Amino acid sequence: MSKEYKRTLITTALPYTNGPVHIGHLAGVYVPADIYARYLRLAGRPVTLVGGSDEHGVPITLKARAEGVTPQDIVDRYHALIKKSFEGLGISFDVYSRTTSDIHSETASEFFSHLYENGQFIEKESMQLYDPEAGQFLADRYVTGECPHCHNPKAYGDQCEACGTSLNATDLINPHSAITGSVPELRPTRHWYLPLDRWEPALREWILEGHKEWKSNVYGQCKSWLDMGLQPRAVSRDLSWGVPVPVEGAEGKVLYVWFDAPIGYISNTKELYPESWQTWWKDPETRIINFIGKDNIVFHCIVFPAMLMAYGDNFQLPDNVPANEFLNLEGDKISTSRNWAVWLHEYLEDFPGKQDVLRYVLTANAPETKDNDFTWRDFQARNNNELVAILGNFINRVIVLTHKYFNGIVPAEGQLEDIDKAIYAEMDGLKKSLTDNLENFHFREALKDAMAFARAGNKYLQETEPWKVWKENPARVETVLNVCLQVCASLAVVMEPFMPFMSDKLSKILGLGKLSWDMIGSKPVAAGTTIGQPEFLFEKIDDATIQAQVDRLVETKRQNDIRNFKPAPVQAEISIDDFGKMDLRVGTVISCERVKKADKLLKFSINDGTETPRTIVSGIAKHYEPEALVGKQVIFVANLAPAKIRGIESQGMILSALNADGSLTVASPSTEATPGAQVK
Ligand code: B3M
Ligand code: ZN
Repeated sequence: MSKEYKRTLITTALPYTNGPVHIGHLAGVYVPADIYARYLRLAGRPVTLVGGSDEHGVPITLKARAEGVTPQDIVDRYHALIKKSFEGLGISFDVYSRTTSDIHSETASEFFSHLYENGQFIEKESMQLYDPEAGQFLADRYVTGECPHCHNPKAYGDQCEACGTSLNATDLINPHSAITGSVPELRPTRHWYLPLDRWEPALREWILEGHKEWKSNVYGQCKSWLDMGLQPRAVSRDLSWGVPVPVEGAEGKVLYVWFDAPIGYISNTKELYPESWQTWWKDPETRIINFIGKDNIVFHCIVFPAMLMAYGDNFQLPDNVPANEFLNLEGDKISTSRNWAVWLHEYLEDFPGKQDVLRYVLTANAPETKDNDFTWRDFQARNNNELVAILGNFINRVIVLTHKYFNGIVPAEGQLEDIDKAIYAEMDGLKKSLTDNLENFHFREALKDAMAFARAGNKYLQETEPWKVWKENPARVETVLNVCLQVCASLAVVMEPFMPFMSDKLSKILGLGKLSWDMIGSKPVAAGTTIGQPEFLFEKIDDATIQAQVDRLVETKRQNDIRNFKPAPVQAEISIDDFGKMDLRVGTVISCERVKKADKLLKFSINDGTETPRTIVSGIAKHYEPEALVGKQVIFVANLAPAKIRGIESQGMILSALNADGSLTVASPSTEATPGAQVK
């Protein structure tokens, strides 16, 4: 930060209300923004944390269409769910509103009109994709097709999620309507364009010269956009859901969702501070920080700033845009449509009282510089080995010992020994590093610093051994526990941004009152006061709980595999004579056993209607327990040339189907058939 600001306005990307929020959203945007806001509040610096739902745009109308309900139904449902679950996780928004509010449509309309009246748009007619069957133009996600850059066949009309390029619908190769599946035609339509090229020199100067301190992923993306050269961008769409274009003759046209959504930051601030909102947007003493995911960089660093510059009137540009990379789940990209996610509202139901654990794990593993992976095993390990074993353990021991030796009354500090002075010095150093990391949005490192207070505390307890000293030198124990209680107080403060729930419990036990950043490394716990009873701040999470979550994901994967199954292409045609050569029969399994040292093979003995049982070796051991097949009927090829498999002569082949989810079904007659009967 180059200068001292009077206040900080923190914005968080407005989630689309076409589904609930998941851990990817949390790790990328909301948890880091909340950490930063909480830190600034503790440091006594004025801050406003703005959030809200993005309720326009094609993701919403597509979802409504898929469910046969109205877009309003969809946004009402998910706005309520998202708002409630953010509260549940302790995301401390000063305002969480929505872009379907009146104040937002007024603000967005006024913004557009102001630009329109000041000649900031170009109006032009162009050919756009139109679905004659649905009777509408196909903007953005209403079309899918092949990405002209990476050739992903499922790119959207506004963006290719595979390579991240932002697209125009007309760029797509082989476009198809997402509504009817039909091939769209081109029809002329008029739209308003923001000439980004006009702002290119100003943007270059502002970002490339003025913000070299931005994260390299953010700066790099901006630079490559600017180096490619900016083009005018359409800011209206032919749709019925959205803020109507406030120009005469623009019936049936709405503001492009990426035009109205960032204005949502302004309208939400207005809703919160009807009188003073302008101070938060137009005073150069305000520092604006946008927390977003990496897919939103261009809109926050190029498009919205160009809109603000075009508006003028002293609107301030963001001072930083600490965009994160993506979080994956168990090695796979998180996806709402594939239901591959850990949903916040479900987590809160499944893990009541454990909000801090999720906040901790998402921060410890935050995708700050590269994509990262969330796994349930890591979640369990971090809870059990770090939160319980290090942090919870230290605090618990200190509180228990204070009750045991001093009836819960804080003992006075006596003469400080070197080891006592050393832990205070260590806390000073940690506070510096922690503060520095928070100021620079290095939240993973900051969390490590915060945990280092607990590690230092454990080490101090281990070395001072009050339980051994007590008999001979109780006065020394007074000092030691006083020091430990002060470390606990520091922990209540340093953990507050990361884990506000445990911090709140701990500060109540210690009777700290209102926390502040100055308390770190100082001695806010007064001798003679009585502390509360110990309570478990964290508890172990067992294997069964984790397995239940893993099982749920396995089931999701299975469902997805079934949904996405594409039958293999049919093989070359054969004649009836060809078919007639194949002798298929029913047989009953007399016995079945595993073939030694061959983990894929089962050896069958089959009653094929003749005197001598037939032996068949089949590679299905991974899918069936041999005992389960005894007595079952199977269908087999009876006239296949015998083959030696692992020294066993196999006299035929058992038929089976390989399913979408990788499981196998052995073909069997649907009712009891006579062994040896031919299948035709
Ligand atoms: N709703 C896109 C997203 O959820 C969009 C963000 C708007 S921020 C103004 O990724
Ligand atoms: Zn692509």
